[in-house]
Amino acid sequence: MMTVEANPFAFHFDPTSVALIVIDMQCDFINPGGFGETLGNDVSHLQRAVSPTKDLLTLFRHKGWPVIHTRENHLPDLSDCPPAKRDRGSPSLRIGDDGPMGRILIRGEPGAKIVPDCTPIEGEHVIDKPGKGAFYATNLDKILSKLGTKSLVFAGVTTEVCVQSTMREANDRGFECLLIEEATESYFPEFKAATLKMIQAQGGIVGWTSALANFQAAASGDGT
Ligand code: C5J
Repeated sequence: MMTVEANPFAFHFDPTSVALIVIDMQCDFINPGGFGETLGNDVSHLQRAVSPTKDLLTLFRHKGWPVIHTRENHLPDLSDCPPAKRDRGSPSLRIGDDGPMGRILIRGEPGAKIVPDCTPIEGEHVIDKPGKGAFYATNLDKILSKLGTKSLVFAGVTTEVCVQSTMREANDRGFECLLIEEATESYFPEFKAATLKMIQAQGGIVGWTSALANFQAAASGDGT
């Protein structure tokens, strides 16, 4: 077992049953001109998560531990996009409209791709999901069961939406979940801070959070 100094207390994991799940590190959320910006968000906040997520990817690849990437997107005919999602609010462009990075949040368009620093490599799983949680309408459950995963390390964006939704879904399914604090960001710094507290509260009601350095130390065998 490996031990990570974490909040609210130490996180233990077996290196033979750990996987990294990187949530929605897509141009549509992180770069100007995509879905995130159409909703009125300042996307520059999310850039901070890119380099720490890249560091985590490097570590997992070096160790040969499994990596799963998710992408929130919809089919070109929008048959998997509930009208309630597309029609809500007054975004500058709606899902499926033409934008500077192609059609907003549509599978295969440049905006739906993962940012270059976090691009999946051969052998890594890539899950396209129509919802915020990665278990809804996907085969994530099956992939994790096939891998024999028990502990999930989380990175990605945005902290309080797709990351937290997926972490809650995973927690309900019995996975031990650790969110790496620097490898996740929100358009709203106060929402990120609140989400980290929510996860840790009540004895880790959703799971654990830890600094990247603590996870790296544990993985390199220097953890306590
Ligand atoms: C959002 C996500 N924020 N990936 N999606 O709509 O968090």
